Formats: sequence, C-alpha cells, structure tokens
Amino acid sequence: MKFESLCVLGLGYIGLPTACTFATHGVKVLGVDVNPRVLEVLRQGDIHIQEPGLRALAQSALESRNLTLAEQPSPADAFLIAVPTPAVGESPPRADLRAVVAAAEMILPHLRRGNLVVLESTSPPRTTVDVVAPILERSGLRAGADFLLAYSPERVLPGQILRELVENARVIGGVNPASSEAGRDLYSVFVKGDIVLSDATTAEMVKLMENTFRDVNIGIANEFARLAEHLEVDVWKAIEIANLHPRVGILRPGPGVGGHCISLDPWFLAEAAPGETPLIRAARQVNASQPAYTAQFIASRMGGVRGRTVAALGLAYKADVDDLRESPAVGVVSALVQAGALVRTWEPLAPGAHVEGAETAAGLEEALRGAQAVVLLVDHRELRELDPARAAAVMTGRVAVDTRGVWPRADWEAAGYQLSVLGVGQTGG
Ligand code: SAJ
Repeated sequence: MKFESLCVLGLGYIGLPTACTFATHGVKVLGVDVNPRVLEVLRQGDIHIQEPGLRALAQSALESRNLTLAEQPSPADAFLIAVPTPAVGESPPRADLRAVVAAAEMILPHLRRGNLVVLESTSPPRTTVDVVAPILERSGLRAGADFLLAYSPERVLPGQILRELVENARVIGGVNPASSEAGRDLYSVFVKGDIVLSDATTAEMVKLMENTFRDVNIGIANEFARLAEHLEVDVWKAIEIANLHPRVGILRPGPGVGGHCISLDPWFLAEAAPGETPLIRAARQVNASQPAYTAQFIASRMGGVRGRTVAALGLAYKADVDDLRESPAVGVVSALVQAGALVRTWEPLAPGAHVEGAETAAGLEEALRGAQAVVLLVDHRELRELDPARAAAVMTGRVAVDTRGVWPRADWEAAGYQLSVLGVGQTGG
C-alpha cells in the first residue's frame, strides 16, 4: 500500500520527530496538537522540546510544505496516534488513557474505508483492541476489514531520537495480518532497522517488557550497591568483573530511575495481573525508594546535613537531557531539604529548573560557592568533567559525593576532597 498523506496526532517527544521524519521522506503530513502553544512555537521556527537535531529537521519539514500544522485532524490515508499516556494515582499507579480516547474520537469523523490507524503511545496490553477499535468502529466501519488498525511502539532513546527512529528495529502489531502489513508499508518509508510483524497485544506487551526488563535490571544494580556499602565492597568494580561473564549484563546503580517511561511502564504491566507480578513491583519499589536512600547516604557521609550547605549538581532524569520528569535527582534534593540541608541546585541543561525548598543557582560557580559538600546527581558531560581544583577554589568544605560512579577518585583526593561514591563502602572498597 502507498500512503501519500498522514495525520499525526500529538506533537510531543515522539509525534514531532516522527511527523518531521515522514515529511522529510516525501509524505504529506498534517501535524495535530491540541495545545495551541506547541503549534505557535513550531510556526515561529522553534520547538517546544529539546532533542539534538530536531529543530533543524522541523524547520526543513515545514519549509518543504510537506509538514503542515492544525489543531484538528483532516481526512488522510493514515492516522498515527502519539499522545501521552501518563500514569495516575499512587497505589499502584494506573495508565491514564484519556488522551488516547480523545485522539481516537478526533479521528472518528474523518475515518474512511481503507485508512490505516496506528497507535504509538505506550499503553497497557489490549488497549488497541479493547479501547481504540471500539471507538473507531462507531463509524460503522470494522477494524481489520474496512479499515486497518495496528499498534507500533516507539522505542527511541531521548537524546538519540532522530537516529534511533530510523535505525532501530520496529515491531508492528496489527489487529489482523493485513493491518500489520499496511503498517510495514507505512514505516518502511524511513525505517532502516528490521520491521517485525506481530499482533497488536503482543506489540503492546513487547514495549512494556523492554522497559520493565531495564527497570528490574537497574533495581538489582541498586540493591547490589546497597549491599556493597554494607560489605565494604566497591560495587562498580564488582559489576565490571561480573559483566565479564558472557551471560551477565548488570546495569548501573544510581540515585533512582526517572524519565517518563521506565519509571512508569512497569505499572502498566502490573495492572494487567496484579497477583502475578511480584518481581516487577519489588523492582519498582527498590528504584522508587532509591532517591531517599541516596539522600541518607549523602547525609551519613557528611556526618549530618541539618543547616549545612550542599551544592547539588544536575536535576535532569539522566545525563545529557534537559527533561526533569520523574527525575530521581529532584527526589534526592527534596529529601535533603526535608532533612534540613541548605541545598543549592545547578542544572546546566535547564538553568531555570527549581526544586521547592532549594535555591536555584545562576551557574556552577555560584552553586559551589561556600558549600560544605558537592553532590553529583546527574552525569552530564560538563559535570562529569568538573575540575575538583575549580570546586575547591570556591567551596568551604571538602566533601564530594558521586552518585553516578564517574568522578575520578585520584583527582578529587589530590584536590583535598574526601570522595564518597554510591555503592562503595566507607573504606573505599
Ligand atoms: N539508569 C540507571 N542505570 C542504568 C541505566 C539507566 O540508573 O544503567 C536510569 C537513568 O539515569 C534514568 C532511567 O534509568 O533515570 C531511565 O533512563 P534510560 O536511559 O534507561 O531510559 P529512557 O527512559 O531514557 O528511555 C527508555 C529506553 N528503553 C530501553 O532502553 C529499554 C528507550 O529505548 C525507550 O524508547 C524509552 O524508554 C521509552 O520511550 O519508552
């Protein structure tokens, strides 16, 4: 099948790069977003999110006139839903599918015989068949027979979205084989990685399994870090050695797991069968408690934090992105504030970022000035490479805490610091 026109609903982290990539590969794309600010920013030649290369791609897509923007969909050969599916509630969080429902309802009046609809938003298994199909079938057309319907998750890594969009393998799960094949015809316009065909519910589960696998793996790394501190072992060295085993690949401990995906997606699996998912829940609990654990680690290595000044470096959920969603670094700062510390934060990729109760420094030097301790929360390149002598020149204390296992011990000790690393026993392992 050939798709000449495409309507992409949701111009966020996934929808915008996907819309632009289709447009720069010759497809006529209508980008739809219900937030007028998103469209306004794009029309001014800018973008509302940070992603390397995306501004230039959006500009060329718009200049080519293959990408146009609107608040409402129009008839098209194919529709792609890439709207947010946040988790709501606490015990346990559940998927909020309101935006998916709204997007499907927006497509409804424009749905024609032979159209393809693809859901890309991360969703609990069975969303495509149990939620999206019944809405679209209110048109009188039947999914799989009169129109084609598939689920195809995005699996791109923030920071590398444009490359991974093209190069990663993609799974396309149709409600019937014809839908999967139509999905392959659509995405093969730009996807260079393997395209694997499956059914809709398997494809939904694949996406959630990938992120859950990563969460569980990071959870065990965090638990190993806690153990290593008790055992006076250096967990980083231990993991390096264990990973020499051909069938072992332990991930990195840290202050917790953040971002919009890995910290939430496991709940979408757990909600499908609460009684059958104790491991998934346990890993979630370990990772969710890691910011508080990290704050305690910092406090114990400082000999208490009440009334003391801490420079907290990095607030993003991971290195080299500006995204603070579900960031464990924010959790660590909040816990330190609650424990009575005077925390000064500096996030080089989002300089205005503020955590309640903490002071937002105007720059790295200002964060460090007069501080008793410096804590690395995110391993952004410029923070990894912080020169300890430069820190020593403005700080009062000589305590450094590295929660990411990246600061070179010899350099920090040479500058007079007592360096504590998460996952390393008090004696330095
Ligand atoms: N983290 C660790 N230790 C590690 C790796 C990560 O503590 O060894 C932490 C990070 O600091 C961060 C969190 O985990 O707080 C998540 O970061 P990430 O780089 O693992 O993943 P995301 O959330 O940026 O992107 C993930 C990716 N999924 C997988 O790698 C299986 C990406 O491919 C997905 O497209 C994305 O989720 C998504 O949108 O679902």
